[in-house]
Amino acid sequence: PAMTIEVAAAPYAFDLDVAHAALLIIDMQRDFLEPGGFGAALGNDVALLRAAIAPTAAVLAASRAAGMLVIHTREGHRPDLSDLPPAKRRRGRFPVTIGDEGPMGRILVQGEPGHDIIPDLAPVAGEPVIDKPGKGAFWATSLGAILANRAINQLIVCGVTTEVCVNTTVREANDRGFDCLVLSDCTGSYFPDFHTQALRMITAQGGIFGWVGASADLLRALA
Ligand code: TIU
Repeated sequence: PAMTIEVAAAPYAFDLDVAHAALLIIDMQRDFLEPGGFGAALGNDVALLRAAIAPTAAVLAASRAAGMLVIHTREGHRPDLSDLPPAKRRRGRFPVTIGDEGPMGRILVQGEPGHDIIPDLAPVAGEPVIDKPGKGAFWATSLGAILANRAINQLIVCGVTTEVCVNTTVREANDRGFDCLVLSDCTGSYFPDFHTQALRMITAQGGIFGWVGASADLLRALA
């Protein structure tokens, strides 16, 4: 039987099996969290996401100390934009969009400064970084294969934004058989009400998509 640690969560406690769990940090990129990137180009106040940085850094440190697999994702596209659906580029009709030049380089383009993960949460050697062209981390990536190869069946999920890439990834993970614990204070949205409702959507109906907990409860369990 697996050795599990109980983590306080909603709608009920999450039984964490560290050996078969991964910390998944979604899209904590300069393009979403710093001025001048994609988030700002969409008209958003990036300050709203930055509250998630400190709690995520604490969870990252504790997960590394516990020997848990850590995986990072980045949303972005090839420099020639060949993996960017024209529909995704057109959507929103903003003056500046994916692939255009911004203050941190071309927006959401691989290899550009804005595409990189913020320094506070920089990956270290041995931590897979998944580059994803979509909102979900499983679509068109090797995430599923990496998790299968490590016999991972639980995901602790952090990142941005709660209702877009976090929610999409949690839904994808559910259909692939993963148990997901989303950390409320390690996620964030440009729309505070979306954040609240996106988390409610996960735990409603007995945990239809999984669990929501707080970083303090995970840290307590891992201590
Ligand atoms: N990572 C992610 O959520 N991508 C987005 O485009 N999110 C928005 O909220 N726009």
